[in-house]
Amino acid sequence: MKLTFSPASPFARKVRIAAIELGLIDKIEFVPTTVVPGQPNDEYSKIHPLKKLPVLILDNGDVILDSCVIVEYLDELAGGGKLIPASGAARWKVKSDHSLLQGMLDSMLLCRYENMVRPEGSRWKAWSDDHWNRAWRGMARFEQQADMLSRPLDISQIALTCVLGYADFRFADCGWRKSYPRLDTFHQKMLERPSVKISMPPAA
Ligand SMILES: N[C@@H](CCC(=O)N[C@@H](CS)C(=O)NCC(=O)O)C(=O)O
Repeated sequence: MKLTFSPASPFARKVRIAAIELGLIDKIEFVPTTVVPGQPNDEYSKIHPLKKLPVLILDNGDVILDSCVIVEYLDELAGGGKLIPASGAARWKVKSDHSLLQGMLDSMLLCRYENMVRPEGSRWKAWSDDHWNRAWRGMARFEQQADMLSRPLDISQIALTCVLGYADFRFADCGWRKSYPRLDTFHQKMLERPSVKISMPPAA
């Protein structure tokens, strides 16, 4: 299998951590990929019309889109129910948390594009503040969910780690550790895992 990958992408990082934790990392070849908002990439658009990474390309040429779906695929490949509970209330809780975290990452990425990539004169501050606020309130939600921070490893914990790592990477001054001390403790604990440590985003 091949994975389109950038070390700066929190979505690709999530898949990488999941693959390591599931024992599948050796089955995946990482294909360095660059997608830049505002710039066409006709070759890559043939693989993913939305021009987003990561994408998992199976050995038979089939393509699996979206980090959430890729992680579900890998989880099933590893036997199922490993990072995403197979059934019951726990399944829907983890999937719902994962969905919220996915939205937080989407909002953080939009903030990055708006504040750091879009030309200065045409930035819309109220819009990016609104998106930042969504991510920030999401962090507040997880700060209050002590159960999530202590249960066995699942995909929502991996996604939360990627959210916090992305905050450090692109929004270093946002002060999440001071505002959310339990998330800080959680993050430090997650950093003890080699999968989390090795996948830290590069220096910004
Ligand atoms: N829902 C997608 C989001 C992926 C995503 O937004 N990836 C970013 C890189 S971190 C991207 O490809 N951005 C390029 C663009 O939107 O133009 C997933 O979970 O895989």
